[in-house]
Amino acid sequence: MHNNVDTLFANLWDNYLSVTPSAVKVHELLGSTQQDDVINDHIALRTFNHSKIGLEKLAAHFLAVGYKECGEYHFEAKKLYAKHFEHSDPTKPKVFISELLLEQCSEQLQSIINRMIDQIDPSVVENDNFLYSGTHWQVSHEEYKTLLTESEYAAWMAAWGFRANHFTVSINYLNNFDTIESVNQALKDGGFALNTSGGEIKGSPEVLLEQSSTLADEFSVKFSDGEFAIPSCFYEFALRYPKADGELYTGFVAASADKIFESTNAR
Ligand code: OOG
Ligand code: NI
Repeated sequence: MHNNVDTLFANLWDNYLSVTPSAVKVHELLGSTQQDDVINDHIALRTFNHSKIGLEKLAAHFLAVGYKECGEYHFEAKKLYAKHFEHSDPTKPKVFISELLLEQCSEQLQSIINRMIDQIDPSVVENDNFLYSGTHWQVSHEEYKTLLTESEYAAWMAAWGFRANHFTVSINYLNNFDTIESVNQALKDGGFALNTSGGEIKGSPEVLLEQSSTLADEFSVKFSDGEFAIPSCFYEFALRYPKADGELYTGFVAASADKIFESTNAR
């Protein structure tokens, strides 16, 4: 049986929670005072622009459950390219998928990553569980550290593989919070460290989207040369503003996204 959209997100969520224990506490802080469930604005996944596992291979799983491609984004300094996808039901999370442009990276990075990708059985990419299947390769902590010096993104992918790297609370659907400032304050009062790259709040009402995020949890990974705790996944918060036609803006803001990527950097 194929995943439907709700099963797909339930599986992505369970897999995310398994390495992001703080997400439960975020729900308690923000959602416990309301009757309805917390609505997620979007999730994000990462990959490499290799033909076996590129952005389009991940996107196919969402297109199959009713998503449409809606926008593209370039991140020159980080050597990333991204697209976002939307479902006709606005309460279904939007999806942001990015890929690292390998040909722009060093020979050393490419050789580590290509050796990992060679270990993937091509048939698994089409399996229903691929988007939350984690790593399909052996990688050492030494290689992880080498990758870190060039690309935090590449290092994170090498350690964590295919999974949602964050879920995003839609502040628009929260009953007890109207501003991103009040959400951030509740998080800080609850002991969370926020990503301050580019300021605690990324974006503005003028660009129709305000975002903030926690710093990723630290979680243990079994590398081929031992077990080490490294940044796993984080939670984001988004408040969307209406366009001239009165409908909420549904896109992303590249300058803000550029900073959100850094939520998985080492503290
Ligand atoms: C995605 C970063 C961008 C947003 O909401 O702008 C993003 C990532 O960290 O993989 O999520
Ligand atoms: Ni995001």
